[in-house]
Amino acid sequence: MIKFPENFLWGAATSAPQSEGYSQSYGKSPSTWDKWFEMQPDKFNGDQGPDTASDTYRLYREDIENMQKIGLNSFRTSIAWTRLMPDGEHVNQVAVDFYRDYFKRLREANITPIINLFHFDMPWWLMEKGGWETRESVDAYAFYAKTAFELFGDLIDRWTTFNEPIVHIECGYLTGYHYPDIVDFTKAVQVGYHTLMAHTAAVAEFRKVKPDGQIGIILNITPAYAKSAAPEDLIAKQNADLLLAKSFLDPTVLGTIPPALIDLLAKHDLLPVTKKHDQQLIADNCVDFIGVNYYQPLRVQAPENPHFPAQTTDDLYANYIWPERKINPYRGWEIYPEALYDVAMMMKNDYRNIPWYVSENGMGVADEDRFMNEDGQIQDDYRIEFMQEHLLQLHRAIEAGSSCFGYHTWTFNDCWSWLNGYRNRYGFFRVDLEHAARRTMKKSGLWYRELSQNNGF
Ligand code: BGP
Repeated sequence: MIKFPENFLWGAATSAPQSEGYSQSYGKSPSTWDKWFEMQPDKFNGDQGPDTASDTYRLYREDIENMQKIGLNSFRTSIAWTRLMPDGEHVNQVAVDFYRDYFKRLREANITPIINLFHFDMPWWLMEKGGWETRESVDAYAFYAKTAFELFGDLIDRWTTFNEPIVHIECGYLTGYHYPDIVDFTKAVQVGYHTLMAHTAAVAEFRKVKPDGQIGIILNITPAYAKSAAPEDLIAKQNADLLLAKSFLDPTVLGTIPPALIDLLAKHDLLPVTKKHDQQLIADNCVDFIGVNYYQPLRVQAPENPHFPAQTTDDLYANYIWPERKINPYRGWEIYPEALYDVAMMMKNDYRNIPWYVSENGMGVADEDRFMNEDGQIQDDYRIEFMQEHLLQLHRAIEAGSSCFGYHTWTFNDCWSWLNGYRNRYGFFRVDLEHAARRTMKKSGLWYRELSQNNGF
């Protein structure tokens, strides 16, 4: 029997824009997702926009009962900035009532809420002013964060500032999966820097408003695995690690931007515009914990014909397909649980053994209804196997001294996912979009309850 530490968090994660629905009702203003969907609906799988999210705004009471049925003792979601502060200045009381009731009920059900402030959902009013490209966005975000801490600080002890900042930077400014869908490395770096400063400013506000609480950030991390030990491949690995992992891990956990990252950016004429006291602010505002989202490893090799200076990350490292990989046939992503062990040991050895938790891990499946039995239950044994394999590696790392305090799967209910709509299902509960978002537990839900009850398997 594999046993996890006492008080281990067994949870699931989602986000406001992917679960709430009612994306322009009850006083909520549009985010970039709402506007992008209005402008280019055909970019979105199945014409499914943010309004088709799984209806938590209406069904959260039932959802909390369902969380109890599968043994969750913690749960992560986010606050939608555009719901709480539709114009960035004034608070929407309807949203305050909704979130307070939601968080209170979670606590009453003995489910610890971990609340995140930004999950790719940039307010449209701020995007029109340049979004994260402008330094003003840092102040706007800090004001929002402070307001949220004041409004909900009595109910929420653990907060996170951002989910996967690298994703909104890369997808928005280099690869075209998020608005504004442009390719501009200089802007991408500036957007990244402002995101980091917004995070830092929010941590500074948090220390004033809630000195007894804990604050962290959620990062998608794997160490990069190089194709070979050839020097060019190792440089590619180093570049990928600097840009994708250390760019946020080092400043948020250690209080410094890695000198090697600064050198790399300088060499390619990509250094962002900064302010005089930024470095001190970063040093003074380290996090209490880290959330790690892990799905698949990052395998890299040297790019074939790189531009100099680099125009995108493709000029600094190229993706590599490992021939021996095991893949999830229903989503196409590589399955490599060992990377979770490597991340865990990296947290221990390189990041002062900071407390951390797995904030997302899960298996996406397209057309999942093909696995439904005659009783209408999805038989998702592949998902159980996926989680078990990852938990074995996590357990091994905990035994070796890594300070992991919990495991959250992605996700609780099947949910809407950006340009992919509902293509990839990840939930413990199937959501039936044809029947008022009715929820039905999958086989993995029962398994998770046992796991949580036994604190192991
Ligand atoms: C993570 C995001 C989630 C979710 C998940 C699954 O990176 O934090 O918001 O979308 O990925 O991704 P997908 O739905 O594309 O399979």
